[in-house]
Amino acid sequence: MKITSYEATTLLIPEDDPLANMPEEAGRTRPVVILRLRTDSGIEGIGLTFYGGRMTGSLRVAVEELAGLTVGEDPLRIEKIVARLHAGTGDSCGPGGIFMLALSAIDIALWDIKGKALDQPLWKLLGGHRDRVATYASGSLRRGLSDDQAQRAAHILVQKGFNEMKTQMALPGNPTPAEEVRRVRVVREAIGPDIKLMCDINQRWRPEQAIDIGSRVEDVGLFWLEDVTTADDYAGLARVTAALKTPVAGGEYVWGIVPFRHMIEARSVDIVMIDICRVGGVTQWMKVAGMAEAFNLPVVSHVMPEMLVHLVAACPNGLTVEYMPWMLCLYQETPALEHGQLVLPNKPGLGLTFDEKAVAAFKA
Ligand code: SMN
Ligand code: MG
Repeated sequence: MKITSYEATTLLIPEDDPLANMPEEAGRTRPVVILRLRTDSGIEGIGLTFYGGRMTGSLRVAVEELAGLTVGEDPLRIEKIVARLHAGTGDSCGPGGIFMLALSAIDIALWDIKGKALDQPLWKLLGGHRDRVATYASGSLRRGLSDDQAQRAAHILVQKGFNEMKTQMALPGNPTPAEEVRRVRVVREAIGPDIKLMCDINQRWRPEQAIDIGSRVEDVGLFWLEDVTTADDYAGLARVTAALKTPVAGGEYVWGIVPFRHMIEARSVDIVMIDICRVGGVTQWMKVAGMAEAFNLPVVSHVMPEMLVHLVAACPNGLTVEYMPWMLCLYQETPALEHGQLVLPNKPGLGLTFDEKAVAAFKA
């Protein structure tokens, strides 16, 4: 089998809240690039990447330029193609930024092709550890909501059957520690003691602030505190992780596989979050998961549950899938939610087919 052609398209996806219908700001969108990688056997693989922001036009061109280098290659030889793409930029354009984001879209599409060619769902090709996986509602309980809105949204998520959900601290403005603490307490009050509650800081605290506020919320029983300070301050993160009983999660802002080594060796986090677009696609995501396993650490996914469900389910140390629903609208069908868990699909590859009407409607 050989790769014959490709097509990359920029879309503007609604950054809304289909889970609880409580968006921070109505009408906000996020640019993404979708990729279709075609082969001479008729199999087409799909990929997606984002985080280009105002440089998404450049990201789409980068995807096209790298995809051009895959034409004529055997799509089952993924490591060979990854090496070719690195070489195509003189082995000098990375390890982060637009190169990595573009490479990830291609790597995802290659794994989709491999699954379709072997007639197996991706989660089985990657290890197949479990056929159902825990998941948590994300994107609803955001920092821009009022306490009242957050409580109402939390109720809706519980009614929908979610038994895990994520909120945020580092509230807008210049909140006092007491105001920060109040937010997680009102959410906990709304959902009761048995629902797992995560809380994302998105790198907005200093380490001392994280220790201060983190200590004040120990009794809330958070399942994890996420990105409590600057993502590459491995020593600062380690200080917070050592000081708090609450587990600290991090990694979504880390590029490629090597920095994860330093993060994990420094004991910076208790839970390793791996972003598929920043790490380099499926191939590199699984390598980081293996590295974390060797350090007795669980891994969790970041966004795109419709794809990441395969990866978290595949590995023995996969903990839970972030159910961030932004991209679900792009596909005809996405993995089913049953009793707050995601059911792994049996269709080959990613098991996803673009809803062409949605793709046309979101075209930038
Ligand atoms: C997040 C960051 C950027 C895009 C989507 C989501 C957030 C999360 O940090 O973990 O959900
Ligand atoms: Mg996060």
